[in-house]
Amino acid sequence: MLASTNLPTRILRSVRTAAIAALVSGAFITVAIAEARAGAWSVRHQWDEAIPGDPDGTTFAGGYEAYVRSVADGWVGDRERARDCADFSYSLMIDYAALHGLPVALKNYEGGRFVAVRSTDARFGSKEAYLRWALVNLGAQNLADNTFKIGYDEWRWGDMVLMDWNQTDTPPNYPGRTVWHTYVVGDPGKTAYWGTYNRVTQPDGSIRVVPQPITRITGRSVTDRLVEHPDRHGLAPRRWSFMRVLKTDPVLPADDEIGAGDEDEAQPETGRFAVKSSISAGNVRREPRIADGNVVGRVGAGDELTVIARAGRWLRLAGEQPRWVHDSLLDRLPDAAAASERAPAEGATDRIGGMLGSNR
Ligand SMILES: [Ca+2]
Repeated sequence: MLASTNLPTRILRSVRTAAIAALVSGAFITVAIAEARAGAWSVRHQWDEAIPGDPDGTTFAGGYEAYVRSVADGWVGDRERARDCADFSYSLMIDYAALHGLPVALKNYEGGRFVAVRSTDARFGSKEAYLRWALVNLGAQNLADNTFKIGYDEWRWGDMVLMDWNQTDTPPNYPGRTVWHTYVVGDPGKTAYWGTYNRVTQPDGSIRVVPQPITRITGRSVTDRLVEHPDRHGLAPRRWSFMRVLKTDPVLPADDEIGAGDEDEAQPETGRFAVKSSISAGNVRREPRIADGNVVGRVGAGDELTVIARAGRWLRLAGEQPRWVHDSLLDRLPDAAAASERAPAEGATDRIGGMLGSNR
């Protein structure tokens, strides 16, 4: 074991079993070190890193869409992989992260505060262990804490629409208890996936929650619930918080197609805008055109900006100094009065209810 004494304690703990097995079997200690990993799986890539060899600069975050598209139907009706609604979302994401060696940190409300529970935590010795932790401890309310709001023009396979059914009188309603629900987005606006559970009363009177196989819904069922129902959390689809960067470069037309705006011809245009979630880094420029040396700042996915004028395709940001951003990077936000999203869900507000299935 001398060869491994320089390893960090955390890795040593998880390598111990493999090392002992290697020693017993007479194999070299290097075998054990190669199998060492801190936590549920070894981290080989990052979410915002381009998938090696991908010509479009698709990141591992961006690749999640194709993954969900390829596996979702395989879950439908599979009794061996029954999941309730939020658990389907956790299962898909954790499978994908483990497959590609991506780190996961899930925010959870523990002991009176939010903590990040990481896949790299040494207490998780396998993917199954981390998945089990997530399925037991987290529900749909926790998805609200671990996702961000996106627009319907950008939703994609693997995104979610969360329902908080008691927000409005529109059915369904569950008097006296908070009930959340999760839909996993399939083909946007056309298909979606969800799981549920049955509450089975046991002979001793206790209630056992039994997850059911995943179901696919289509057509009006999708639009009625995922697009129009007033009980949607935030009235918008949501995406995992660590999947902000879908491509490594901003999606922009070629420089010579962007064209220049004329400051002197700028027209007043006011509103709030948000940088598209697909944009990792967009330039803010001193003039409404691409020119060397006129970059004065950067914006990234989700940044909210106040606009005061437009010159061609360029929008001027509020402030004394001229700062311009190309409009292809931005989505207009609804008026403030209409956009008052509720405060983020407190994951632990209904912990006991969660155990009974209301935080699903
Ligand atoms: Ca309702």
